[in-house]
Formats: sequence, structure tokens, C-alpha cells
Amino acid sequence: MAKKESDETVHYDGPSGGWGSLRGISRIFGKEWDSPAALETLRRQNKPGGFMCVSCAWAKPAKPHAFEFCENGAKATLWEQTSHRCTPDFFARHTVSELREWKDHDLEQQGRLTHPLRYDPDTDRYVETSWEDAFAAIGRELKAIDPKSAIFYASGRASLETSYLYALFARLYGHNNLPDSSNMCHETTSVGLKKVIGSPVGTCVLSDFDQCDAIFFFGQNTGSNSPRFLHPLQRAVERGCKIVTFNPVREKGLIEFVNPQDPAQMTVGKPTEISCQYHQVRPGGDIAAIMGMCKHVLARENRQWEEQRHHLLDVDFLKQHTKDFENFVQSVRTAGWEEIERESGLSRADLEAAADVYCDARAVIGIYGMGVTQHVHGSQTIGMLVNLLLMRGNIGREGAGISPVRGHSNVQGQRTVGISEKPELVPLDHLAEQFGFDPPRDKGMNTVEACEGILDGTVQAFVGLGGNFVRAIPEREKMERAWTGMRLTVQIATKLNRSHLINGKVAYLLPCLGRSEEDMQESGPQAVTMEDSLSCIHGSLGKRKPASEHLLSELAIVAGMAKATLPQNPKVRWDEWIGDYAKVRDLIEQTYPDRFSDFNARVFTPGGFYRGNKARDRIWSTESGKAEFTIPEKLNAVGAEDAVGRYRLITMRSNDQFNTTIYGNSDRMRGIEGTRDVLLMSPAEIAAAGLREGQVVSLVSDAEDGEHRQVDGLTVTPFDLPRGCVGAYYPEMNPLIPLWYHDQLSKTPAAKAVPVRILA
Ligand SMILES: Nc1nc2c(c(=O)[nH]1)N[C@H]1C(S)=C(S)[C@@H](COP(=O)(O)OP(=O)(O)OC[C@H]3O[C@@H](n4cnc5c(=O)[nH]c(N)nc54)[C@H](O)[C@@H]3O)O[C@H]1N2
Ligand SMILES: Nc1nc2c(c(=O)[nH]1)N[C@H]1C(S)=C(S)[C@@H](COP(=O)(O)OP(=O)(O)OC[C@H]3O[C@@H](n4cnc5c(=O)[nH]c(N)nc54)[C@H](O)[C@@H]3O)O[C@H]1N2
Ligand SMILES: [Mo]
Repeated sequence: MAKKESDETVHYDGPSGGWGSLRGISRIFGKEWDSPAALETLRRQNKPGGFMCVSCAWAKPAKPHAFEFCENGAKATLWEQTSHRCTPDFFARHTVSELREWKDHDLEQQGRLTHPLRYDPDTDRYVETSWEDAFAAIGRELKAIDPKSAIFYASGRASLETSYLYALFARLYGHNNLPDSSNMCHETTSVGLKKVIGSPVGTCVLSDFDQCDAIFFFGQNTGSNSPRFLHPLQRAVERGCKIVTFNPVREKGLIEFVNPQDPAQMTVGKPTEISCQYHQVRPGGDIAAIMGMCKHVLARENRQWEEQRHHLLDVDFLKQHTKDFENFVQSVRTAGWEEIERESGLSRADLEAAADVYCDARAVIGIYGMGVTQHVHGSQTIGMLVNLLLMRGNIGREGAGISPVRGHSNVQGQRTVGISEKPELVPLDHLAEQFGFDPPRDKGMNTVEACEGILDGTVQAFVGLGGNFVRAIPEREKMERAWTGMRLTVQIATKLNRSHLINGKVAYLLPCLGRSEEDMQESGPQAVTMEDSLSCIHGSLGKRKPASEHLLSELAIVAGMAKATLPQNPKVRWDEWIGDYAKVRDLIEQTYPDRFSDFNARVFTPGGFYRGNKARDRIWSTESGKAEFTIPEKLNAVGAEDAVGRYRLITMRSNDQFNTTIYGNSDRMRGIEGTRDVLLMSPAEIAAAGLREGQVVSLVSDAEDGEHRQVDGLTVTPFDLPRGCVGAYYPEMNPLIPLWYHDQLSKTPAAKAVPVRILA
């Protein structure tokens, strides 16, 4: 099954899922994985009354499997439940400067943080402190600065209750600087999809996957990043649904799948073929690919009308619900096949075959992920995908729609309850009345703007509710240097990471409970809630004994900081809210009565409760009140022109990581084992560049902005990729991404076609 290619890399040819995924878990966790306590916790994962996975945001069905988790969900949970502890003792032994030399994996491997810590600049060490002292000091610092110079970042995991209070804290204090990980992820969707259909989130629900006839996949790696989604896909294929994939990389999970929950398939082992067509589009070439498909759809419409006097297009829908269709048709006619083939890297015949699947399907779903959103013109690709779907009325009916697959388990929900730098997305008048204050109305900073502010010295304080900001953002070297210029940095976390080692002058590291752990407060054990990718809200109840008796819940930490910072306000009752999270859900319901009516009664609805989406009902909250056709400015989504020696770098996630959390060095489904320091290139490109397999090279930025950016020590590794592009891992490659290289509309960093050169 595995054939040895070189000393460091092994190619794995098995399907995704199957026995490999079980071995993947036990290899990392060994004995911990087998313990009754771990199994008991996993059994409760993603179940009504249980706790919601800390890994991805994929939907949790109403009728779950006995074990409703995947390889990566299990890894994420077990990683949180490790028996290792990162105590004050550990910090007494290691200075922060020393720890800065450690690898990401080794930092997190130290285990769960156990005590609140203060950075002591004299000894360059973290030292134990008390919660009271930490809150008091943070309050003092925040009171001393202009609120508009503070950033409150959130990394997509914290519950709706915590997120709501975090955003409220920011606004009571006086700013809208609430970037979250979404700014590096699906902000392109929040802005780009909103622009064209009026909804910042997808329109599909789980049952649509039981009714669609075709699914088009653009740049989303289901097998690694949302593996539970493979189950509905497998069912869809088995009932005859066609899946067509566009991805420069032949990702295993989209090729074939063995269901580890299915004993028959596990023993007989015949995998389900997932994609009936797999198109290795050039990075950023999706606009051209979809343009080619649209050309063929129009050609077939003409033919069908001529021959049968019967439309292929949904002309009633187009007339009643859309704007600018005629202009769009004009632009499709003008686009030439030669340019389409060049920009997409795909042949006309292939694109026509893909378009035939589209035309022959009654109901079609469009799926996409970071391969679409992380481009300079990513929002135009989203517009183009919407164009394709609108042509046959594939938005706003059963079995059809657009479905961006979200990342972090509550990233979508955080936006729903007010974590947003865009004040127009938040019911500020409501908040003003509810809490008797005057909320700030000016636009806050998103991730890129926060980075700019840190670079130019206008940002003085950074609070991180989870995440690993310094590691996740572009332009790492410059950002790390500027970071220490801040007055205050506070990180709320479960495990040690690099962001905790680059500190402001005053710095605190505050350890919190994990989601699977019991959260005991005055009124008893507390449940929290999150929203999945398909807009369903789920309750989550942790039962495990906390990793340390000194941990606080994220909600209590946010409230503790807020209390120490803000003046008394009779309508703002932090202690009461810490004591009973149901009261916070009441507040959320008051602020968002439509989405959250009867919130407390519905927390444990099996499968979650759907918060609704107007676009699904064909009510378009766009500027024109219609679904809008858009014409792309160019046929590729890339921000740099092609040039001799310039490659488009795709920054990739392995199967053995969750963002900046690196579990190990096995990218099983891509067959890369033992190291992450690789440069993936097609054998033809390796030869054309005069390189050889196994050679160690550097990558340098080719963004033509005069900045030198470089990453060394990458081993040239043959890999099936289209021409003109190379692949390497995120976050290791982030020093190569210029801060200004981002989606034009949303400022999402363009991590999927970074212009680079190879230095041999
Ligand atoms: N195991 C695991 N699960 C995760 C995560 C993790 O790191 N590990 N991260 C979580 C988070 S926060 C997120 S946002 C999601 C991310 O999940 P995805 O959206 O799947 O993100 P990526 O893996 O970064 O890239 C997706 C795919 O895009 C392809 N691609 C690259 N460029 C292009 C292009 O120009 N066009 C097309 N069509 N495809 C392209 C890549 O080959 C890759 O297969 O996963 C979540 N789940
Ligand atoms: N080049 C490149 N850059 C990228 C991407 C890419 O594809 N390519 N992807 C982007 C995307 S999609 C995203 S979402 C961002 C991710 O950016 P972040 O969300 O900031 O990063 P994570 O790696 O998910 O954060 C991991 C840390 O979260 C903390 N943590 C874990 N669980 C909890 C918890 O329950 N509570 C708290 N408080 N802390 C916890 C741990 O300390 C852990 O070290 O990166 C972005 N950056
Ligand atoms: Mo993400």
C-alpha cells in the first residue's frame, strides 16, 4: 500500500478513512487513546446532550453514529485531554527566549496550561500569578490607553455565550476592533457572498445533501478538514449523485472513501468513488474554469431552445429573482476559449464535460473552501460560482444551493452574535437600549488592519481569545518584531504556542477550560452553544474533570477582565452571567429575537436548531433586492502576473494538523511522511527548473515590493501538481506572504497563490 519514495517521504495509496484513519489516531496518542475515559468522552462527541467537537464546523446530524467523530475530531479531543501539564515549574526551567526556538509541535506537546501566568521581563520567564492580580493589572492597563488602540481577537472556537460577552465587553469599553480567525478564512464569503445573494453564510441544510443530483467542489479538502462530511457525500454518490471536483491537488478524500463506521466496508474494503470528474485546475484558475462551464451552459441552452422550444435555463427565476443576467451573458460570449484554457489549465473538452453534469442535474450544490477564499480575487470566484448556480435557479430550493465549508467549530457563530469589526452587521441600537450605553459606531480593525496598526505603532494592546495569531497571519518576521512594541498582550489559551512567546511589555497568559471539561458555576454545570457550517445551533456539555483546578471558563475570564476594566453599570451584571449561562442566552435572544427565539428551550434540539437564512427562501438582502450576476474583472484570481521563474505557492494543511497545532509529521493522505519541510513540485517542473528530488532549497518572496522574505531548508519532493505552482505547508510558509496580498473585497490574506521563487 505504501511505496517508499525517498528516505523521508512515503507515498500512501489507500483511500481516505478506512483503517488508516484509526491507525492515524493511535499512532499519535498510543495508550491515551485506548483508555476508558477517552472512549467515554469520544462516545459523547457531537451527540445531543454531549459536547461538540473542537475540530471543524461540519454539521452534527440529528441521528448520530455510535461514534459521531472522525480521525481529526478524535485527535483534537484527545489533544485537549492529554495527561501532560505545562506548569509554572516548566516556565521556571525555560526562558521565553529559549522557548521561541522550539517547534510548534513541541510547545503544544508540553500539555495543558495549569495556572494564570504573568510575563516577568527581568527574568524573561512566565511566573505564576493569581486571577485577581491578573484581572486587576489587565484592567489597569486597558483603562490607561485609548480603547480604539486595543484589539480583541477571537479564534473561532469560543461558545456563542462567551463570544457575545466578549463583543459586548469591546463595545462597552469603546471599540469595534473585533477581528476573528474568519478574517483569514471565510471573510471572503461573509463579504463576497453577501454582496451577490445577501447572505454571508451558505444556503444549504443537511437534507439538501440527500436530494441533490450534482455537487461541484472548489478548493475544499473534505478528507482532511471536515471528514464527517464524507458520510453524506458517500450516501449521495451511492444514490447516483455526481460529484465534480476542481482542485490543483488530487486530494484523497475527494477521490475515494472507506467509511470507518461501516464494518462491511472496512472488511471487504471496496472504497466508494467520490468524484466522477476531477479537474486539476491551476491555483486561482477557478474563475476561468467556471467561465468555460458557463459558456457551455449557454451553448446548450441555445441548442435546446432551437431543437425543443424548451429552456435549459430557469428563465422564470432569472426574470423574477436576478439582476444583470444580460450583461453577464455578454461577458460569457466575449470570453475566449483560448484564454479560458490557459488560465484554468484545463481543456475545453474537460470543462464541457463538467458543464454537462451541471446541465443534466435537476438540483446542484456548490461547495467551496480556502482554495477559493484565499486569493486576491477570491470574492470574484465566489461571484462566478453564484453566477453558474443562478443560471438554472440552483439557489433557494431543496437539494440546491451554495455551501461554503467553515473551519473552526464556532467561527460562523461568533459572527452571528456580534464579533465583527463591521458595525453595520451588529444591532447596535438594540445593544444601546439593552445595556444603557452608547456603542462605538466607527468601523473597527480586521486582521490585516490590526497587523498594520501593530506595525505602525497605533495598536497598543492585543487580547487573544484563543488561537495563535502571530503564527496564523502573513508577514511573520516583521510582525513578530513589531509585536513587542505593544503595551499589553493577553492570551487566553489551553496550550502553549508561539503567540504566547512574543510579548508586549505587560503580558498575561490565561489558561481556560476545554470544551469537553465540566464547567461548574454557581447554578450548577453549564452548557454552552455553537453554530455549525449549516447554520444550526447546538448545545455542548463538558463532563470531564478539568485539567487543573486553577482553570477558569473562557466566559469567566472575559467577564473577569471586563469587570476590572469597565465602570459600574446596573444593566451589566457580569457575576450573575458567570453564575448562570442561561442568562447570557436570554441576552442573546433579546438582541437577536429572530434567530434565537426560545433559545434556552432549544439548546439540545437533536441536530441543532436552524437559525434560518433568507436567501434560502429567495429573499435577497442585497443592494438591489435581487440575486446579482457579476462580471469578473479577470479570468484568474491571482494577484501577481506570471513571470519567468515565478511560482504560485499553495500553502497547505496536512492531515496531521489543526491549523497551527501540529500533531505530527504524517500527511498520510498525500503520502508525505516524516517531515513538513518539503517543497512539492511536479516532476516536470523539477526538471524544468534544473532541480533534483531530495535537493534542499529556499523559497523567496517574488512580490516585487522590495521586501526580502525567505524560508530555508525545504526538500524538493515530486508531487502531482499543475504547471507553474508549488506546494508547502502552512504555517511554516507564512513569512512569505506579504501583508498587502489579500482578497480585494474582504482583506482575507491570499495564502493560496503566493508569488515565490526558488533559491537553489
Ligand atoms: N484536520 C484539519 N481540519 C481542519 C483544519 C486543519 O488545519 N486540519 N482547519 C480548519 C479550518 S480553520 C478551516 S478554514 C478549514 C479549511 O479547510 P479547506 O477549506 O479544505 O482548506 P485548505 O486545506 O487550506 O485548502 C483547501 C483545498 O484548496 C485547494 N486549492 C488550493 N488552491 C486552489 C485553487 O486556486 N483552486 C481550487 N479549486 N482549489 C485550490 C487545496 O489543494 C486544498 O485541497 O478546515 C478546518 N478543519
Ligand atoms: N498560509 C496560511 N495561513 C493561514 C491559513 C492558510 O490556509 N494558509 N489559514 C487561515 C485560517 S483558515 C485560520 S482559521 C487561521 C487560524 O488561526 P487561529 O485560529 O488563530 O489559530 P489556531 O491554530 O486554530 O489556534 C490554536 C491555538 O488555540 C488555542 N486553543 C485551542 N483550544 C482552545 C480553546 O478551547 N480555548 C482557547 N481559548 N484556546 C484554545 C491553543 O492554545 C492552540 O495553540 O489561520 C489562517 N492562516
Ligand atoms: Mo479557518
